[in-house]
Amino acid sequence: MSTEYGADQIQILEGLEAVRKRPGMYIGSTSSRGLHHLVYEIVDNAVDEALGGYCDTIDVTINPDNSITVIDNGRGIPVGINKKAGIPAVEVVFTILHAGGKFGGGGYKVSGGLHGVGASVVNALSNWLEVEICQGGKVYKQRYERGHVCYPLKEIGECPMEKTGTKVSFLPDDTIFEDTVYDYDVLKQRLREMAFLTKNLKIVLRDLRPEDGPIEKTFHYEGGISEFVTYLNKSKTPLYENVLYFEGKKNNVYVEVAMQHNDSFVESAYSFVNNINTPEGGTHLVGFRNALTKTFNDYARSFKLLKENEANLSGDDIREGLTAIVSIKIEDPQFEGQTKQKLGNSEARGAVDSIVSEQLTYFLEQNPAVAKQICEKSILAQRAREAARKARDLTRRKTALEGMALPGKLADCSDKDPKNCEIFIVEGDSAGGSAKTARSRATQAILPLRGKILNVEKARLDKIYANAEIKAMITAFGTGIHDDFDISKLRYHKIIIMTDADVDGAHIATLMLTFLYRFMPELIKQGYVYLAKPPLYKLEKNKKVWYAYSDEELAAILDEVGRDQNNKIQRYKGLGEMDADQLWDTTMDPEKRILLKVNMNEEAESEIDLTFTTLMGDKVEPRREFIEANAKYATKDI
Ligand code: TTJ
Repeated sequence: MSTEYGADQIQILEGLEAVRKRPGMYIGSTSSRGLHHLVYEIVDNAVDEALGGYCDTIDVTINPDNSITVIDNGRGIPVGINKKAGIPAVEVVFTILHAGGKFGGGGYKVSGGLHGVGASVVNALSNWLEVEICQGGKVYKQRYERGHVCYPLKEIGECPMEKTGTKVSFLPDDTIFEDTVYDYDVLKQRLREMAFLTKNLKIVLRDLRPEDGPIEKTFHYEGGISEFVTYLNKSKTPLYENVLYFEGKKNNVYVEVAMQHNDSFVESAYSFVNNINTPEGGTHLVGFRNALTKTFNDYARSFKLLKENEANLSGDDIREGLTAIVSIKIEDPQFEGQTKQKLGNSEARGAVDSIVSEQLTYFLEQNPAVAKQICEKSILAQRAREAARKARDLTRRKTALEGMALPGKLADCSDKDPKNCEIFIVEGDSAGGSAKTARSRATQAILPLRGKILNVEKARLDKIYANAEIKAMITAFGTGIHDDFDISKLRYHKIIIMTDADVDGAHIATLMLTFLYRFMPELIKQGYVYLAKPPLYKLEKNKKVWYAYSDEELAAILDEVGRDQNNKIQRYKGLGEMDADQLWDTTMDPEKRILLKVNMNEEAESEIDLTFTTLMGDKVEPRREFIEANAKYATKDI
């Protein structure tokens, strides 16, 4: 190490040691989530360069050893000496905490969100990190190990004068991260989102790990967030052809909005600040909603679609079946709320409101047919909502009077401590009967449901609240719903969906999950929802019995016991074919059963949403594929 590095370096290392001591403070966690966050931190820097208009391609590679390489064709991180620090700017970027945003001058930094801590944090948390820069006809390189400089920035070769860019490779530190294996799908989802949010930016993701050859995927959307909306509406039926797109800059806030209604009844609005998802919304989303409500009511009034004596359309009415992306870029984003995911800047509200109001008014005047379609759908929604309110008031009053009458079909458990209790939602009365006989009465409750449950993606609220199966579940769970939802009143800490192990059963399970996801998402988020896994086969031989939960398992058992005529193999077509003892042994006994816990990937909520709507929406083909891949959203819990 040269002497020039001495004094400065000591102070610098103190900064990075702090990161290694408390990694969670800088990247949220050291779980798989934090591991993936490292990639986003590095990619964000390249995206900043793209937002400035200096870079159009970013290449991300998962190497065979789970190290990551990110390459851009931007200007290259400056290699000149930084006056204040007395070392090359690139070294400042990688070794001084919070140095990330100090360069570039002007423009927005995408890395302004929850963590957005920059390249030095990634460096501190990596076994090694190497940076190579092409600039001015030369190639420069520096290597670090756990944040320590290995040698001063050096010239390692030449490149064509016009070729510029930055390449960063790093291997996450296995003494810090619980898990150091990258998930291709997780990176894929986030990088796709990044590409949608940055018009014209090409992002290539490559995975060099698979033994049967590399996988590669390119994300490049000329239409930006308009294409994002088309993508989200892919499996639904749009109400009209246009994707509405509004764009502008006000109060130093750059605003982009894309939206299109479909014929469903749910709203899917996703908001972003500096390319970071804000699942809890904030001022930008409030501005968007205000503008929609005001503009559509003004339009409906002035074109007499709403009569004088009729009430205004509510925001919910107008947003029924709306898919929208609100994406803003702002210089100094302030995040509020418990999880710091809610935008607080008040100038964002005004900016989005005025840009959307102005451009939407213009659009509606230019496209009266579309305007009329949206207004008519909203008016229908308004009527349905009124009917639903009446139905809900009725159930509310009823439960108050009767003291939370539990549904008649429910065979409740005797233990009253929710922690010990589980409820099996069982498809069909006959399986329900076996389950009631089989169960352990103290802690297991059974709620049989008849036939297919209502698809809540395709029904209006009034119909949903009137549905007997849905009412039974709501009262059995005890939590209430919507504004009344209170998770502390949950009566069972395991809600177990038990359906046949066939395609119909999977479909019913998905309908159930859709209902829970749309109406009580907290139950899924907090890990209370499970899928039971009944066996597919029973093998009897010489008075002994085996159960197999997959074809592979059956084959393995047969390998062991031998394939001969003494084998009696039964393929279970449904839960109803099992007697109570068998059902207990294979599927309900907490000691032996397999339960799959249902998870929700919060990082990519738009993806989960797509999964559910693909499944429940009108177009049918993707459904089978989803059912087959369903297990992906569930993890084994034994
Ligand atoms: C800063 O201002 C002068 C011209 O270059 C600007 C800059 O830093 N550009 C830049 C940084 N391009 N790409 C990066 C970058 C790329 C990766 C993959 C990782 C990091 C930390 C920075």
